[in-house]
Amino acid sequence: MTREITIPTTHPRYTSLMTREKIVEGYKSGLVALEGLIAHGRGECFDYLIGEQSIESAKLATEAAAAQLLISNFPVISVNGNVAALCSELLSSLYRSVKKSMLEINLFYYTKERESKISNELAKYGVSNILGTNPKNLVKIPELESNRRSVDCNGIFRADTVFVPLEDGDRTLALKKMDKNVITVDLNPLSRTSLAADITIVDNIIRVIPLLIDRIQYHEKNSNESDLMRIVKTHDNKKGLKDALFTMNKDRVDRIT
Ligand code: PTJ
Repeated sequence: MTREITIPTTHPRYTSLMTREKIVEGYKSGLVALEGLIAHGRGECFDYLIGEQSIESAKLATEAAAAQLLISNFPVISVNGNVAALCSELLSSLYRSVKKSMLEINLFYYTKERESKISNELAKYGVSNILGTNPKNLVKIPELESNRRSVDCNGIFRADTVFVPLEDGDRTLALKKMDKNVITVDLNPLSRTSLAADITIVDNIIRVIPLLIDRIQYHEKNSNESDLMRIVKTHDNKKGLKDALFTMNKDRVDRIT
């Protein structure tokens, strides 16, 4: 049965509802795992609490992420089903903005079919050299049980910085044990990933990537290596998480008058 959905552009939560449709479409076309719909719903809940906009602490974290990506020797951007469905085109622009970067498909609920679909989706936007899809190049992250333990020996395994949006906690901890710089995007400031990463952007991935590209382009023109190092060194992840939680609580309480 097909249904027609009309969401008026004047609806106060238009963007959120359209994004929900994008995830549903992504599920129908085989990019997103069924569990990805639940993960998205959890994200929506936190997004509601931050007012569906980029809060100050997220902007600061995005600034630090831009600096970290620019000073890295080999940054790898990890792509899962939700991220591919929501922002493949934006990811291809991010990949092009960070000169030495690579994209790697890394799935929690792995199927070969979904991996191929995600790869084709990225290819639509001109990304042809995608890591993580050649079984011969896969190696295991030590001490990790989930499917995500398989990573590309030419990608995440040898990266100095890994950008892992919407990630699960076990792998973030494992990546930290491997001494990687970990950047994540997670709307839940209390997730194990948020707590373990070096830089956590508590914001919706659909808003983060355009802002991140903007900050990368800005710093490329206006900042030198020591400026970028200073931004990364002075970034306080735990403070950012506390600020995000504070915003979620205080701003919402103030709304009920
Ligand atoms: O495609 P796969 O198989 O790799 O699976 C991807 C999901 C996302 C299903 C998988 O990684 C998963 O189960 O993730 P978790 O453990 O549910 O964590 C996802 C986190 O991302 C949660 O803390 C959500 O609040 C958050 N989140 C969900 N949607 C967004 C988000 N954060 C930022 N932007 C979003 N749009």
